[in-house]
Amino acid sequence: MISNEFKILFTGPMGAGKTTAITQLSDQECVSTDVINTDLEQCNKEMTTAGLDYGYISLPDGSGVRLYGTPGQERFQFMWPILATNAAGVILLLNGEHPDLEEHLELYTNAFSNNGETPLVIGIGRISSDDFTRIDRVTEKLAAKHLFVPVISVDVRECEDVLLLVETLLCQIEANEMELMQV
Ligand SMILES: Nc1nc2c(ncn2[C@@H]2O[C@H](COP(=O)(O)OP(=O)(O)O)[C@@H](O)[C@H]2O)c(=O)[nH]1
Ligand SMILES: [Mg+2]
Repeated sequence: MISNEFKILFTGPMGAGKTTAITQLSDQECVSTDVINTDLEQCNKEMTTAGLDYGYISLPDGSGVRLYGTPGQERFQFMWPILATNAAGVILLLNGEHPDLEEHLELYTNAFSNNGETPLVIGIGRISSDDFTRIDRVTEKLAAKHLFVPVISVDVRECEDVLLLVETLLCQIEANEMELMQV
């Protein structure tokens, strides 16, 4: 079984929906460090997360999940390995409409997948649920890197979609732990 309290990390480029997803899930007041966005070229939105997002879900069995979100702006990349430390798994959110979708995929999987060892789930937003071309392209790119991870079309403004990402990740984490026990 998964230990009493563990940590899930949300990552992905600016505007992918990390703050929205963590706010949806959290049952305590979220800590968000959103400030006025000065990097409008990267993403045209008013606010961006300067530090990190933090939320917490308490589970009925008394355990809890700590939710962290990486800061969006690239100059904060130095925080990535610090935030990834001790994470049970990572949810990578991508903006399916963004012209740099594949570059984002490459950058974030290189930084967070730990060559397939870290449980990972990818949520792609802003695509219609019957548009499989982008999902297929992402899955092919991942397979070429020997990464076989679930890729799900999501709208993080919908709580159910965020829960699906978390549940899928929990399955990945448990499968990983069982694999480790068999070695
Ligand atoms: N239309 C649409 N908007 C989305 C979707 N996902 C996120 N958003 C919006 O995108 C904006 C940026 O999200 P935010 O959580 O701040 O992204 P972050 O930079 O990753 O923390 C928010 O206003 C969300 O409501 C989606 O699938 N469709
Ligand atoms: Mg944010």
